[in-house]
Amino acid sequence: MHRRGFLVAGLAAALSGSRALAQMKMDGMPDMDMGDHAGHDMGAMAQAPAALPEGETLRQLPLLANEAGRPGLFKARLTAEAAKARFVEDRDTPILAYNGTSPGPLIEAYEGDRVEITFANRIAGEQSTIHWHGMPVPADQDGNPMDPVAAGADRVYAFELPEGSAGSYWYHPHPHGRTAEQVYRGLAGAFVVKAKADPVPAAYGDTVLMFTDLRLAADGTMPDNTMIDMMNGRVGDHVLVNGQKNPKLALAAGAKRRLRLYNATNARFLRLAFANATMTVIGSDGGLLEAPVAADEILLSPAERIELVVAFDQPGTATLTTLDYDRGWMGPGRPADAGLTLLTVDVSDTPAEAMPPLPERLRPIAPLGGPTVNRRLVFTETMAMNPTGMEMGFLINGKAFDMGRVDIVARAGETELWEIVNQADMDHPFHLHGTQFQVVERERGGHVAKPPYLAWKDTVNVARGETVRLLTRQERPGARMYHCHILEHEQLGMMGLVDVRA
Ligand SMILES: [Cu+2]
Repeated sequence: MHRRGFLVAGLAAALSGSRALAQMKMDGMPDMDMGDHAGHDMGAMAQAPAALPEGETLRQLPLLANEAGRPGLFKARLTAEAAKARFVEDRDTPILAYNGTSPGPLIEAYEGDRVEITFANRIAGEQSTIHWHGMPVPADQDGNPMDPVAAGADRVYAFELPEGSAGSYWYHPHPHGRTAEQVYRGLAGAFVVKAKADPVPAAYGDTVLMFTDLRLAADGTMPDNTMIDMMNGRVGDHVLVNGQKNPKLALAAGAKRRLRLYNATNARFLRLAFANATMTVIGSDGGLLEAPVAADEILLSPAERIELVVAFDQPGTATLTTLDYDRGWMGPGRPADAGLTLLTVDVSDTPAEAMPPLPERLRPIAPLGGPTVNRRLVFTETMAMNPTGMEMGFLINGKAFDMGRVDIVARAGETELWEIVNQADMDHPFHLHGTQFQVVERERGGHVAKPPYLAWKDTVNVARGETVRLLTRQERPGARMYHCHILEHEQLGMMGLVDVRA
């Protein structure tokens, strides 16, 4: 309590005198203003957020074409480079894009496929990588910060998609110190691995809804991160779906749709509900659940995905909207989380053709049992004033990330119990590379709860004051990252390295 009070008081004092702000320094960060997310900040910086058009027809993400001439191989090229987007009339916004689009092209491949993707880094003056978020790829193919691709260089990422790996993955940059900015400027795309035998009826379709977060200045540019962004993670002014604000979808009454929801924002927590439609959860980050689970609302923390079947049984308007979620906000300018309409579905009176029912069983999930090792990872935030300014620390087990340091040595093929303890004042979504894990327990305020269903996850929110226990097993050797997926926190050091040995 004391520390939190100190922080807010310190911020308030800093905000009252803009000159003092220039003295606030943080390691490895350029000069920045102290503005809050919505632009209610000092003097000349103040700008109202730009208004974006709404109600356009929902765009499908463009598919990345497979250039391989034979079955079983997915071969393509992804180029990261500067591009321009038109979010508002008559103004171009400079962005970063994969193959000219943001979100990047949708990659669809099948279990059993080999994937060979040539990454061309054409971002001027910046190294980058592609991290295959959630996917079981070898460590040296996973776009770690230790394996940068220099500006102007190409490299091939190659891996196999094992049987049973069907799921809703994504790809994004992971270079040292620049991940947050490259992602909020536009670099992220969905990678869907399809099952050879899929129990979900094809009549439901299969639609990716990728949520990103946009902040746009009046001149159409994306402002740099402020100190408030670095502390809380960047939360923009607009949540976009496949690059559009509140797009529209037209369906017939009785339609059922399979929707894959992706939180590809840097730091926005999305607590979501559908009005006038019924949600059923069928999958998590790493693919289908064992059985469908009805849900009135869902919480998607940054980097999480969820697979839904949504039934649109009532003619009229069905909207996907946000609910309030308090994830712990430091300083002024807490964004309004509730009441945003992300998607509007017009459901006509005309009945849809009869939809086949969702099966009662989707697939078996074998519980990971019998951990040989227990580990404890404690997340903390520290804050200190010193003569040169305010210093913030985002730490795991008291340490900030160091690329040259191995934090954990693990054995390939062994199940481990990881206890993620959040002793900080904000929620931190925990992400582990290279594998999918199973949450077994959550504890908060002395209350222990089992998760409502068994699921494969690669990202899990750990609320402030909460402990999450999970079982994990890395099948392959190599260096793997684990970190908070508020990307600004990852950049400030809330990341560690597990060296998996054969
Ligand atoms: Cu965090």
